[in-house]
Amino acid sequence: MQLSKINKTNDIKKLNLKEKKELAGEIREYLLDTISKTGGHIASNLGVVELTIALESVFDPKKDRIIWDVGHQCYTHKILNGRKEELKTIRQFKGISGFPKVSESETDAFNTGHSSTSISAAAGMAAARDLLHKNYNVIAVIGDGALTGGMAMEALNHIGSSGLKVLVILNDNEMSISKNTGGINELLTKLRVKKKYIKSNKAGKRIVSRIPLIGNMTVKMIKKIKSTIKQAILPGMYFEEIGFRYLGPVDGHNIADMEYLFSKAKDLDGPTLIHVITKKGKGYEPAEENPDKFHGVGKFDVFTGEMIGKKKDDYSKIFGHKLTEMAKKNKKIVAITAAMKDGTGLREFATYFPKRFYDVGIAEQHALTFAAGLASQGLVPFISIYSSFYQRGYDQVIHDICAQNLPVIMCVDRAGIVGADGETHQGMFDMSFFKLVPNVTIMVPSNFKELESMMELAVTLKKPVVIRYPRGGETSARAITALEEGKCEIIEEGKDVSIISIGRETSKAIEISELLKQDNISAELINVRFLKPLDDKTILKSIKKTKKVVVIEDGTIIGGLCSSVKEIIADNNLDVKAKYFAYPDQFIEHGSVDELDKKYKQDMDTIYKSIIKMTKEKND
Ligand SMILES: Cc1ncc(C[n+]2csc(CCOP(=O)(O)OP(=O)(O)O)c2C)c(N)n1
Repeated sequence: MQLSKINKTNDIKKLNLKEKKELAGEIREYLLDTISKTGGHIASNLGVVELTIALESVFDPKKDRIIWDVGHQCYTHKILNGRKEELKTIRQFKGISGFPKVSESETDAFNTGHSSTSISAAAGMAAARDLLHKNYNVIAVIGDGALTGGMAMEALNHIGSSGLKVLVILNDNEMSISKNTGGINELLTKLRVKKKYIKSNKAGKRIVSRIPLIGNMTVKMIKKIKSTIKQAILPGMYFEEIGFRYLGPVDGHNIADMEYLFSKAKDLDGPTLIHVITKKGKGYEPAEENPDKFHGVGKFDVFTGEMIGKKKDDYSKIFGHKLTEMAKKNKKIVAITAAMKDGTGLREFATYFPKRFYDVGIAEQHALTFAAGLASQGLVPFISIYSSFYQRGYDQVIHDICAQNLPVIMCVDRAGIVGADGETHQGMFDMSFFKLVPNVTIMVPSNFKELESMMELAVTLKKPVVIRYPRGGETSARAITALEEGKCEIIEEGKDVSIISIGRETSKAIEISELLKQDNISAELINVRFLKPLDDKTILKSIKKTKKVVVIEDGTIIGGLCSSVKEIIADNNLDVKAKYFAYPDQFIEHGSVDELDKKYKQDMDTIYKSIIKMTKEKND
């Protein structure tokens, strides 16, 4: 067993090539065995086993800085760097993160989770290294999907002209989560089909061995090398033109070839990009055949490749289906995703209306301004982006959509706690940051039916609209009353306490009010529905009546619903008792909704007890 020899950083360097090949097989088995029980990004990780082994055989993850873009493919890196056993806890509450975390290990050079940041971070690290006269390598490992993100292009542009010594390893598996799209992908396809892989022997060796070591390098020589490689391997290269030395493509499952190229690159000055070709899901047939299905998975049966647990309807699916139905009647409806066709539930729409569906790549900023352009010409764009990825497009929301009052319907999927993806993916901030933008109407459904009604209403408003909903299924399937813009819903009238809730938290409020009835406490239940414009009047009237208020929201405590209710109380000089239940002003780690609700005192039991205490205080 080679895996038993891998206990700490750089143990990999003690193995010979044959042992490393054996290790790759053992790591794949270990990944399948472990991740099938925890869930995780299995296909991407199976694809980079040899790449990680080769990379960390040549470079030193303690001294050199290796940045994994998105970071979802870092499991072999974690195994090679002292976290083999901890992998069994990955993405679980209190377990290790599914992404690189500086706080977890000094070998995790930079926290990632959101796409296309690695090259910028690498540029910064390389510039710091040079200014501080230090000596180490900086490497960004980026997928062809992540390369479609604007930041990656901005960083390539900067590094190309700066001359910084940065190594970019392009892990090209032709896949984003779904099939990769766009012009850059077409460029890579042209390079791939040349199939003249660099080899550590024969012709490849001849070509690469012409690259001299840094000490000998003169501008003339570099030019000569560039043109040699260009002519011999890849004519007319985009990367070369913008200032990178391009090497490759190299077979990303051939450890020897990669080690050979990586060690040559180590000795080169300036920006270098190595194009590595890998297979997503490598070595596991179900994942090789359906890499999109195996991109991010829950528990699965390794033998059959079947997912464990029945998939119930979720908000994304309801959204996608409803949009397809609406689009059948309204020819102006179009749908946009930034590389998340499946995650956002838009597959059905894409199948029905391929010409009215746009997957723009991992390009949230572009996607939003693209939607603004569509709306400016009379179409009705629905754009669906995960809450945490909207953070990327905030200026586009403000400057391109809302300031021009364009009727873009911005659907915010994965709002609130998302679970295992953790800190980088929690949808904590969207209510706060959308709320402060003028012109926008923000709706938050408390169940599937309300989501559908909100989608219908959104089209009629002819202005920027946000509809935010959580990951997963509905928690209350109750019938709903008709919607009116800016009006909340009083689910039940009461006299002792006002419970003001939004979105999925409304089902908690309903259950709590049932419990309170047994204690003879009558709660007035307000389902906010519209975070903006907020129905101040109804809320104020209720608070004045009960003199006690509880607010429940599944976002950060700053700037969302709690803040709005605090303002109502302050502006009206109300002398009332109030309790606020929201997530604290900090980054929230991974864990299930229940686990995190409990930890952050947002669970039903805590809220119920606090209402009992509050109402007792009055009686004392
Ligand atoms: C800003 C942002 N948008 C969307 C995502 C969701 N996402 C995670 S991985 C991924 C695909 C990445 O493709 P690639 O870089 O080629 O890596 P692969 O999984 O194919 O190895 C996407 C879209 C993200 N992490 N960050």
